[in-house]
Amino acid sequence: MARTATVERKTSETQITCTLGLDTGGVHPAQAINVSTGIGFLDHVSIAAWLGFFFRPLLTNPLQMLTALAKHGGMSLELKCNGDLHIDDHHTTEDVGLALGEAFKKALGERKGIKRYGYAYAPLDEALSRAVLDISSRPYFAGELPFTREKIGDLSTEMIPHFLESFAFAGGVTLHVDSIRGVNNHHIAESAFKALALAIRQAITETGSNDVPSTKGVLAI
Ligand SMILES: [Mn+2]
Repeated sequence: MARTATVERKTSETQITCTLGLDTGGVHPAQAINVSTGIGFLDHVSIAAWLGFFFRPLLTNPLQMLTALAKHGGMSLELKCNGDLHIDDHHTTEDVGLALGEAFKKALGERKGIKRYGYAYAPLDEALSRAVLDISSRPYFAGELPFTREKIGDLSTEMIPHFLESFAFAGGVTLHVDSIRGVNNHHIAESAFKALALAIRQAITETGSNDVPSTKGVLAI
């Protein structure tokens, strides 16, 4: 059975619909990724928006990182967010992390018959990142991502650990994401998300048993 979940999250700051498929099959016979965080031309038709449209491959924003996360995690993700970007990128990025975490938690269900632990390294040129994940129901995030720039494209670098923390807490997972080395901030960010994607894929892999991978006999809370 394909593991999928849909979450709707609406506040005065953001309106989000998120459908996450952990497996190929069921409603996702092939991997489908369609992410729109309201950044760039997707929100308003303006000069900046058009520039964002034409130069999109050069920008790093939540959209691009989420696409990488889903792609390398072997997941399907349909996510739409209309957020208060006229203020800044904070609520949009944080709330997308929360919605994604909620969808992840819901899609996992009882947390039976999965590997539970996942870890991965991902390089991008000079940058190397490591992600370690425990699908534990013990929400925690720790990480060292020493960015030297305030922004990468439309995204504030301080929002990257905030996004990861939001995902970990809403998803009920313990997550450590560290930059082992790296100079280029775009490379550091992208390798971190790719490492997370690979760690997720490993941790959610089904073992074929119906066992709860915990001596406590329960992982879902
Ligand atoms: Mn916040």
